[in-house]
Amino acid sequence: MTPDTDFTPWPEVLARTYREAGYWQGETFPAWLAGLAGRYGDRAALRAGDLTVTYRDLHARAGRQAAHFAAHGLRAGDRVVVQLPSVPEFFDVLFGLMHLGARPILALPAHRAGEIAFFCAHADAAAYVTVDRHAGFDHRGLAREVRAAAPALRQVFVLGDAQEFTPLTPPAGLPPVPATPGEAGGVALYQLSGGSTGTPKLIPRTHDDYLYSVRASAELCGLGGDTVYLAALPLAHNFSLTSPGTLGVLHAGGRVVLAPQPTPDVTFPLVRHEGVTLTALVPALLQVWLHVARRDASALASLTRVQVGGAPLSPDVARAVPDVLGAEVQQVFGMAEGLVTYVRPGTAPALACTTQGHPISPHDEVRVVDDEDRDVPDGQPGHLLTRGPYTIRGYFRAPDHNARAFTPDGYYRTGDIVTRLPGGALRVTGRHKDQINRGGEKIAAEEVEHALLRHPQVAAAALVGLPDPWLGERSCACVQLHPDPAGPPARAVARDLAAHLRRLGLAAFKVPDRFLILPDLPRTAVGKVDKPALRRCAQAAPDLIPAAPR
Ligand code: OOB
Repeated sequence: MTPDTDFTPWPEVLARTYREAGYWQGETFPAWLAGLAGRYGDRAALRAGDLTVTYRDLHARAGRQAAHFAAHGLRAGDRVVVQLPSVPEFFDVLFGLMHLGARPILALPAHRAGEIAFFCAHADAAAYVTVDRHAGFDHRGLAREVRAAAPALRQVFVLGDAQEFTPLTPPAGLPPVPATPGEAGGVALYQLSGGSTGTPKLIPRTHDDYLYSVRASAELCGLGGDTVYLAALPLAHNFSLTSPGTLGVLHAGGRVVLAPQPTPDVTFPLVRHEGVTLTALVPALLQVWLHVARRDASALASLTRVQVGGAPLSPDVARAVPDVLGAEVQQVFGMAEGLVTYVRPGTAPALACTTQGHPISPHDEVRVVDDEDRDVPDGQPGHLLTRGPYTIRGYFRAPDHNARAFTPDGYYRTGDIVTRLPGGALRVTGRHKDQINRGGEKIAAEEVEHALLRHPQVAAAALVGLPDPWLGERSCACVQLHPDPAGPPARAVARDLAAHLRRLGLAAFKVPDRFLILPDLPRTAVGKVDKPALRRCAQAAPDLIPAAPR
């Protein structure tokens, strides 16, 4: 029996509503994939370099990958941490695990030993799936550290040169196994929360709710067999996976093109060569695309729409998209916990560039409230609370956090400050949660602060975001040291602190961009660190110390 801290179900009365409305169709991912293979057969589903994977192949490859996993002891119900770059095997593993009834935990390529070991231990993961090397980093070394820290881990599968680990690729000729029957109301996979607390949270998504968001996203974005989608962002992220992302494109019978890197030197030739019609970018990446396309956009002729989300998009940048890229801009605001809003295609530019659109579902319930959870009128900013047919009711094994992150009647406290305009469109105007959004990559301040405090010289630490023209925000660690008149100079301390965070296995994007060493940190009347004051102080400080090169 699953302990109830693993998964918080929707109340039965709402579950029935979602089924009756046709949102939850009782279909599992393996059944969905088999359906796609039947419907679209020999059409190209994936393109990666010279490789074409048809819909029929995609299904067969999942069955073979499942057979390989089963031969190495994986079973239905096992949780498996998956960390792969943008390679076709990502889909073999995702669908292969689900074929077996096992549950992928979707880590990002940027995660390091600290995060991966935590996911493995917290989820009692049976296996970790990774790649030999990626972006100059040896993931087998990471796997060794993880195995030492998570003894329950039974298997490590490595794509490429596996060394002492199990090769990820099934042996030639291995026949597919039939799919393990599963419950559509059960957990299909785990997404990861950007979070604002000391440890990242796991987000259980069911077959019913996740597939609903995929189908509905594909439909409202008007995807079809002629959609050619460039997957430029990490495949595991909810935006590029389901909003409508690669899964939405597969649902519609379109073609997914995998970009090994998101930058124009790689992506522009791919757009030209593959006839890409649609892609999804974070604002920081969009700015790089615009910068390059201002000189030469001739490769982008096939592009009809660019989706932008994950972080605030400046209206001026949004307005430049049609002229410079020759494509419509579509803002997407969403979260791995569920709720996704889209500016509907065809919306007038004045609104399309300044709002983040409407929720997917007529049954998405959105409240905008003040600090006491009282509704505020339309047009005024407030905290965004939401519940609905694809928004979770609780994180995995986090009862204390759940009590704070959800209202008693099941609304998720998003931590975002929004304004609802007359007509229902949402505009994201700020953030209440203690998080830094570094070009779409989310950093929970508390996680970095806890890690800094583990350094023997650190007496107090606070991480704040500073405005940045490219990334939106950069992080600055404000640190108070234990008194030591003979201590090293600030610059050496900063270098040491950055090295300390890397040694703890923190992803590089979480290592502060800047350090500010202060004699003490400003406090509020109740003794908490006064972050607004610190932010002002850091912005005014002439002597922020950059971290060593990443
Ligand atoms: C997406 O998901 P997450 O889980 O990485 O991050 C969610 C948070 C939101 O709560 C909000 O703070 C921020 O990212 N955010 C935006 C935004 N889209 C996300 N802030 C301002 N404007 C936007 N358009 O980031 C995500 C998931 C699915 C679809 C799109 C994005």
